Amino acid sequence: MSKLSCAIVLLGTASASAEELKLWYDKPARNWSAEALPLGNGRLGCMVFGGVARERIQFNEDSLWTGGENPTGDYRSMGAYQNFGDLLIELGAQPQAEPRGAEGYERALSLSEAEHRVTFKKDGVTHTRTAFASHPDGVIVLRWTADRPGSISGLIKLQGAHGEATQAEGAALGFTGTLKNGLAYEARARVLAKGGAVESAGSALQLRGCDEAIILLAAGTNYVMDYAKKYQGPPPGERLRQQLDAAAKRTYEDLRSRHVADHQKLFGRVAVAWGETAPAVRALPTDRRLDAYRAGGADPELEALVFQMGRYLLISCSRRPGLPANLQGLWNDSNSPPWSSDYHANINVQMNYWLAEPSNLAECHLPLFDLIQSQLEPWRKATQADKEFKVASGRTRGWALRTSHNICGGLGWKWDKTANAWYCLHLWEHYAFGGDKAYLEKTAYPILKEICEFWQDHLKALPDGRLVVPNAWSPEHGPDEDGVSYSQEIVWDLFNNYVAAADALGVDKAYRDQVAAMRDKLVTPKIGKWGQLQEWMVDRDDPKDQHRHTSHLFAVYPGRQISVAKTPELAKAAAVSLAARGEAGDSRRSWTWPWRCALWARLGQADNAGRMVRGLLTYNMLPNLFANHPPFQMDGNFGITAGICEMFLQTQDGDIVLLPALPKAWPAGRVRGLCGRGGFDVDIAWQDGKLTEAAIHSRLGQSAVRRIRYGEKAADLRIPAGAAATINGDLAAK
Ligand code: FUC
Repeated sequence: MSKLSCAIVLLGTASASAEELKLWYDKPARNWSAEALPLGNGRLGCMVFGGVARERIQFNEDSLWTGGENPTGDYRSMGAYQNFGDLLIELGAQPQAEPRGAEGYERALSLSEAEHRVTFKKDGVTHTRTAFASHPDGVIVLRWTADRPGSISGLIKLQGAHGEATQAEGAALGFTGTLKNGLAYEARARVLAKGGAVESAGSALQLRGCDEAIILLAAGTNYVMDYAKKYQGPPPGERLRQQLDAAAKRTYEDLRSRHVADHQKLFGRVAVAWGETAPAVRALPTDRRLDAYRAGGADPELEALVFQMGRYLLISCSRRPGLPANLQGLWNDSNSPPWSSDYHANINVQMNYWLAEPSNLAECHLPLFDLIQSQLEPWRKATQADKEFKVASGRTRGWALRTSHNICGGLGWKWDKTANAWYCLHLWEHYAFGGDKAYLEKTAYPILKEICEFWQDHLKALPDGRLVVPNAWSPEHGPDEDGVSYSQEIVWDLFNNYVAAADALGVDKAYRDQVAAMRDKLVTPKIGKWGQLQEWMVDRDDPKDQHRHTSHLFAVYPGRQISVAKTPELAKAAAVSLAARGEAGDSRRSWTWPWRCALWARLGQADNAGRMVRGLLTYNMLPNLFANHPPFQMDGNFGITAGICEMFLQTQDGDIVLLPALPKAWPAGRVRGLCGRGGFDVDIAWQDGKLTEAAIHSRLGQSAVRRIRYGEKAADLRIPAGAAATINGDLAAK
């Protein structure tokens, strides 16, 4: 085995170890959004504070939403994602200032095992408290142990966030409620103690002198992803009871090993490393490491941790069956959260999913498609009802989106007309990466076609025959008018992907040709008077304007209409526009850095891309590594992982481009398991800023020839079915 394959193999074990991939702190969290640590099973999640005298586990379930169909489209009546409640464990009558009296305190979140762990020594007894949110068993599991029997005592409370009355019964706690929209919900906790006693104490439970306590927490609603049922099904109580009964029959070790195996199946697919952090810095708690980084220090392992944090968070909040990641993933401690913690369709929800395919988490993309499918009918209804979308034939086909939406068919705020086509890009990319034709045929293709029909009905012909999207907005910038570049580029992308989808399936030849003809008539982005890529048809871009949105650069990323290789002049203009927009725009935001990172990566400007990674960590990252809009907003976490993927691997043009944007700050490293379109997993290693080896695995069970590019070099490589083709830095097969 060569030195490098050895390095790639080693990366699989070394970098994925719990040792390295953890966040840790030497005191409990006080602040929910900045310090507490997130767990989630895709649907049910919590934020853990790690208190010694008072532990707070604030929890959420992703379907607890107010609001409904919202026919007016008024943002104020769209509803909001809700807090579910708190599980509190209090030791002693007066919780002390934390962590007074505890020695060797540490709380940690292992990204590799998806487990929270608190350890400390108090009065000569070592306490260990673990927590995880299990996808296979559907519940949150907490275990408190101590190295001296009888050391665990405390009052356990379960508090709803809407003033519910909690009932204690035996060793269980529970509350139920119904929101104004009829959504029924319930939370139940069950305590399994060894030694000592568990007694009810009013609406709480008292643990007395136990050797060990396990608490199982289940919560849910009667939400169903089905418009015909008005999005509500049977009350959740029976389901929760069954989950708790089944989990209570398993040993803790069994619950834990099922959870870790499930998590690692996804998380363990990718390993990354691009440098070693100095041991003295590595030894610091994560918050102080971030401070050192902000002060200008180097910490490549912290950057890699942030990369993996994006993947960890997506696994934790976007699994089937369940809802997709909202503005806060699924973690929310408020009943009126910022922007309702909704689905914002003019950049944010899309950015949440940019990492799903390239960072090898394709399954986590599926909840987005499930939500889209479940909303089609009310979205069609809302679109048909709006005079904006009336058509001469009288029958409006398809649907459009406003800037925001909820989970019950409700849209809110201004129409973001081409968001429908942007959602189609996600549906297409899942096929482009994974190659699943049955999915393409049944799920993606009908929606792509419907949105092509929508745009066929709504595009406006200019006197010269060219087509424009009428009266639309470049988010959230400038006037509403015809032919803004953002809209033109997204519709181009839709038509282009539709043509590819029809070709892949070999269907609808006549319509495919019609769509291809419409694509070729669309007004395309122009180069304006200062060499910029115009944001509007009118050449009015102001070189001093540093608006945070980079909507007119959609064609560079996430689109593929503009590229350095195929449209170099337009790519140059895009770089001029991007540079003028400033490092983070008019305001540094969670999501501005990642979009700029991915754009610079696509434009081949590696050091600029690297600076965006540094910028996010420096200005918009909280001590718990949550991206900060401010306030906390998770798009930045997901987006930066996606942006970094673009720095290492690009496949949007059909070729496999290795290390297209490797910054000088990352001279040596290796990545394993990144995904490319066409069903490839790619491992890459480099030294002294130069490719040394890459391995390309075909997942689709058929051998393929692909053009590999690295810098100025290019070679055609045969990739055997089910095996890897390995090449050296000169792209020669090994
Ligand atoms: C978009 C952005 C804001 C914010 C909001 C949730 O409207 O312009 O910065 O991220 O979404």
